[in-house]
Amino acid sequence: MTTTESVSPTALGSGTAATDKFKGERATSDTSPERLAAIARDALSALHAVILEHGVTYPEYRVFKQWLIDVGEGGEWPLFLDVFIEHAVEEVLASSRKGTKGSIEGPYYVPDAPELPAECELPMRTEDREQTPLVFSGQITDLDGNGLGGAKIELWHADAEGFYSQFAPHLPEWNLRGIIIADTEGRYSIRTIQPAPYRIPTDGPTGAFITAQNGHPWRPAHLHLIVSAPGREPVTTQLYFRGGEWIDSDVASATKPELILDPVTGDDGVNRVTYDFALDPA
Ligand code: MBD
Ligand code: FE
Repeated sequence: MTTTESVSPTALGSGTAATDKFKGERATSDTSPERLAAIARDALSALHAVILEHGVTYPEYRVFKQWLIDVGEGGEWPLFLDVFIEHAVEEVLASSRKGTKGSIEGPYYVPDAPELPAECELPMRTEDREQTPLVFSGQITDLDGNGLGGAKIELWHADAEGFYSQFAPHLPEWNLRGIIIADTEGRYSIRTIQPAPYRIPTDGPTGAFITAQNGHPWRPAHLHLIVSAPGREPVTTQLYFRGGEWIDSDVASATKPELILDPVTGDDGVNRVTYDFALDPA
């Protein structure tokens, strides 16, 4: 079996992969020039206020400049931003929605994963089969509980060592990733394995930032999902596990009480849980 002793993807490796993936999708927004000017002005003012409040010195300013350069060269902007900033943007989006709670996307989503039927198993290695199986079932509905035909779940998660495929070179391309096509009533049943908590790489500038604040680098074990259906708003979210380590101190501030699963372990050693999703109208 492959173990954490024998594989240790680096901050530079996962950061560079995340940056390259993000750049491939060239970001755009229809923000008006007036709104952009106001946001830019206020963002700078907030930073100036911190500098004045703390009496930041020239040596400190230069260390800050060096750190920003290091984050870019290490490819860690996707990691840093999604861990420390994205949750606030998600909060803005969440305030206009009624359905299943969303959470941050994070840096490790990859589009166009293999499509799988409503009852399926995620692609996994033979090593992964030795881990605790998880069967995750449920239904995708509208806000009134009516099942939605044509619904899909894009699911991606870390393996039992905390690594994501395409961001750790030892894993097959689509390991623990898939697009599940729910049945005509929006039902699905997915077999996968329990993911491990995720540790932000500590050997890069984001790790240095965490250490500087005496913080820990951990996210609780989680599943990532984008749930969608024709005519509905898609929801990007994450699901966590009751009692899981770091649930109450996620470094990315992305847990919500409504997003915690409580799987039951069967006599066969399989963890089973159901979770239903309600989608807002588009
Ligand atoms: C992750 O797995 C993740 O979900 C986020 C948000 C940041 C870093 C790693
Ligand atoms: Fe994640």
